[in-house]
Amino acid sequence: MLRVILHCDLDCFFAAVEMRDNPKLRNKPVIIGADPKKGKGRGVVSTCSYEGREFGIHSALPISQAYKLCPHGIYLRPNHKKYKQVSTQVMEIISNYSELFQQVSIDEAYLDISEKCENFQEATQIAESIREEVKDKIGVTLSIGCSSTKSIAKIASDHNKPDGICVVPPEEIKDFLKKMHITKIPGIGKKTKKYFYKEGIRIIGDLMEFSLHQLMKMFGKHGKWIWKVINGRDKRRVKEFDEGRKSISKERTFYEDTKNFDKILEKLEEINEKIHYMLVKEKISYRTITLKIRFEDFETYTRSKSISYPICNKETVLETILELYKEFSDNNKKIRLIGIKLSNFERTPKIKQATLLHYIN
Ligand code: TTP
Ligand code: MG
Repeated sequence: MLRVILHCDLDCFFAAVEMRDNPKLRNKPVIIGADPKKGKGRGVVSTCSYEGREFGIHSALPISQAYKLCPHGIYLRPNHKKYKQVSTQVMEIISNYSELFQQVSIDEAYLDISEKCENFQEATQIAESIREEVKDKIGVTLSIGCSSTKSIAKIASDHNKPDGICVVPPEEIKDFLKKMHITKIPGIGKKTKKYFYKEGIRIIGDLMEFSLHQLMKMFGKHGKWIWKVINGRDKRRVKEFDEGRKSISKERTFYEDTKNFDKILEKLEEINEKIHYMLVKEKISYRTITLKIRFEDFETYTRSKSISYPICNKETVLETILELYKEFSDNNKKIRLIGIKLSNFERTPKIKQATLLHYIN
């Protein structure tokens, strides 16, 4: 069956909202983030307009450095409440195009439109309609990637930014990817690329030389993921959080086994953050928190704690996980993998329109 997935991502989102609401800011380097205090400020850039990016400014850059690169820029503090409202409006429009909708951050969402179109030409028209509707009704632009898998759709949405659409039918995936830098693959970042460089791999085309078996031998689980992405075999579904789901878990393997507590804590915080994004959105609480830990010799343990009432609180999860971790802290072996699982779900019932009307009547 033809699979058609869109990935929609708003362009320089926070900055775009500010430019929409104040025409004087348009076409200027607008930087959203901490107060630069004439170059002495602390904190980082949240985002900046595309004009600002020409000066080398980007998300997460220290605000003091941004100020050095562009002292005449317009620096604004973020207005999260407003961005949240705009995001909700945009997501409502996007989600009207298919029931298979999954928001993954404040400004991005996947949409499975397989049932809504016969081919990629029709898919392009749907993407075009979404782009126009968001621009006309909300006044901000977005970019859309369209392909047969989530990962290629995501790479594609970044390809013709801003205000662009990029369609990659399955037979064109290899050509589309082959000259791109390996960090375009979700999961390969600044920190991990050095492991690939060591093997002489810089562009995705270099990775295409290897079989699944070879990639797994070189990079383990990551190798398998990479093979799936570059061969258009990433089968992850849109709307992973369906009603029947009983638990959520995430785990990470360290590139090098470690005993360094800061590194372990950093991973746990990262996993915890990711898990909670969806749980908070879907209004799901849990009662059981589980730590998973695997040592360098592959010996694996899980330790759980259940609470008598459902919660959804990432601070409590981190505290509990660290408490469970204490049992292993004196272990001399290095850690290979660490993970968190939350289970025993309880969903806050959504008030159905029909029930509400019934009540009013
Ligand atoms: P992104 O979609 O990563 O960035 P963007 O929308 O600003 O730019 P692009 O056109 O490249 O998509 O993130 C969405 C918003 O999230 C962004 O406008 C501000 C916020 N954000 C931060 O506050 N800090 C960060 O480090 C990042 C990456 C984003
Ligand atoms: Mg964006």
